[in-house]
Amino acid sequence: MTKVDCDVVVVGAGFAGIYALWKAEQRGLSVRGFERGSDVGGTWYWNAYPGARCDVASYNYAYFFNSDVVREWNWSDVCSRQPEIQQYLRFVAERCDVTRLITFDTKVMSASYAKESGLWTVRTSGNEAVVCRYLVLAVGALSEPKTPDIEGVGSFGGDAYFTSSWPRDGDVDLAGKRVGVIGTGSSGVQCIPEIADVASDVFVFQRTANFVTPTLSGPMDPGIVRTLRDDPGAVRSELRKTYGGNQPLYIGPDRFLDLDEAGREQALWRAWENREVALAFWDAHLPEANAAISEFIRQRMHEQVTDPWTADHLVPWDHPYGGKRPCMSDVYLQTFNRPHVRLISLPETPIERIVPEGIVTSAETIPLDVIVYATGFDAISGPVRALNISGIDGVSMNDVWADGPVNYLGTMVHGFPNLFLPSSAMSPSVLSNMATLAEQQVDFIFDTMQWLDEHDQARLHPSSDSQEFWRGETLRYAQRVPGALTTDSWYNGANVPGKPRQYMVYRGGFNRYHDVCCGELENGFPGYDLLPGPARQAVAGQG
Ligand code: N01
Repeated sequence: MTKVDCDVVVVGAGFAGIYALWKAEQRGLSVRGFERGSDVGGTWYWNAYPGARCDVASYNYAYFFNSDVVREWNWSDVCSRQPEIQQYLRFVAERCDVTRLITFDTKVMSASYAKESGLWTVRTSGNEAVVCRYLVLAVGALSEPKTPDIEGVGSFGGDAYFTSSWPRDGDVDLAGKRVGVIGTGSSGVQCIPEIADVASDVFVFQRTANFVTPTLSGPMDPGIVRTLRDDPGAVRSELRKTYGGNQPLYIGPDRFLDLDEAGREQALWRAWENREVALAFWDAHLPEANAAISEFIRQRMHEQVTDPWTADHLVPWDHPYGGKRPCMSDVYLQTFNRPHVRLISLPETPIERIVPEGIVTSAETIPLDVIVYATGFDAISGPVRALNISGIDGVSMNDVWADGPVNYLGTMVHGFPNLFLPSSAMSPSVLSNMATLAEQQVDFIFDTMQWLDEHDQARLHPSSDSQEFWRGETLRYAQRVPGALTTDSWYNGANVPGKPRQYMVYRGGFNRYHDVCCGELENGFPGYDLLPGPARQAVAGQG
């Protein structure tokens, strides 16, 4: 009989991983965690670039499973900066005493399922092979950086940095340097103003302009803090009833289309001035409302930039608001009014190649000391695909996902029993509050394990019919969102050359998603198949 090393292996120590480790111990399961970083934090460990911060409210983007944590932690700003978020995650990990369970600086190289034993073997860069009953890949949705698809990347003679793996030793000195930044998604939008504060010249290489609206940044409202601390459990339950897993504290009461023309204009201005434009209208996704909101934002963006050519090029004319992930900043657009900051519009003058002295576009060679790549991620399915996972009969996950990810409820894949994928494809994922989702998914995953134990079952996986149904549901809801299927974005894999184009986020709402998960649990997992095979095996050294 194969020796079992622990009940559960958790890969990744971000929001989902930390909670999964705690949850396993609470449920009396033995658990080990592996993390390739040197500390907890996941995405918030790696993306330590200047200006990195949460652009949704931190008090929402936080755990609620432990009331003491909610009551003890003080956020210094509504939208906290990366060091504070990582500090928070370290605080929670220590408060919940899970750091001792994690092997840091260790990459999981592969995971394989053995049909005979019904167990997973996880192999690590530390040459360990750990055998477990359940495998939780809490690897996040934005943890696999995209390789820049630009000729000559390796030939640059200056320093090159990626926002997605910014050096942590404080060694990056951009003062007085000529810096080129490639990419104007959320990371670019956040780092460009801070780079411009120190660099002598900044060249921003923009392929696609993005929507940029004001942030919620500012001091915490004591009333909100009181609400959160009075009854964290109630907040937690309320979050699960919302569309995005965010507290409705900042969502306005308006349905845009219910208002007359004057009312719409007034509500849009109110939302803009209150920094709530992203959450102001319940029907922002309906085409007529979306078109008007998009146009309003374009005008507000345009008027912040003094040079007309630059203003025209910084405004996203090619996609509707929400078609790509919108960005938030109070300083990004104004940065282009500074004399040493220049926008290079790549649709007109594309990058031809990178050379030792800088970047060559179709119009000129731009000499640079430093290149910053804010070029994004092989998102959502990428982190799972980067692991070498094989399921029943040695079938590889990458083969099963060759035409795009398939799974049921975003958490399990047919043919890969007892393998759980929080924050992966076809869950509300990046279009919900990832912290709320992490708690909900980890709860569902551990309730699934408990159900198996209580029913004297050892393993399950979703049926292929359930997967087909869920793929259809994901597509059905995506079709309702303006621009979701037609805009090139990392939501649908279009940012990575050769990646199959498939919309990877479930947009039916966090609340609906949660209800479907609860339905499976309450009804004995009708969408899954139980697998015969060896009964549950005890962990070596345990009774
Ligand atoms: O990555 P992105 P990101 N030549 O993929 C451009 C989250 N996040 O790291 O749009 C030239 O959005 C690319 O151009 P295009 C958030 O969910 C959250 O900025 O593909 N340009 C784009 O402009 C976010 O959405 C926070 O045409 C190239 C940029 O690089 C997600 O992370 C903060 C190129 C990549 O933008 C990813 O954001 C930061 C090339 N070859 C991030 N390749 C919070 O505040 C790519 N680009 C919570």
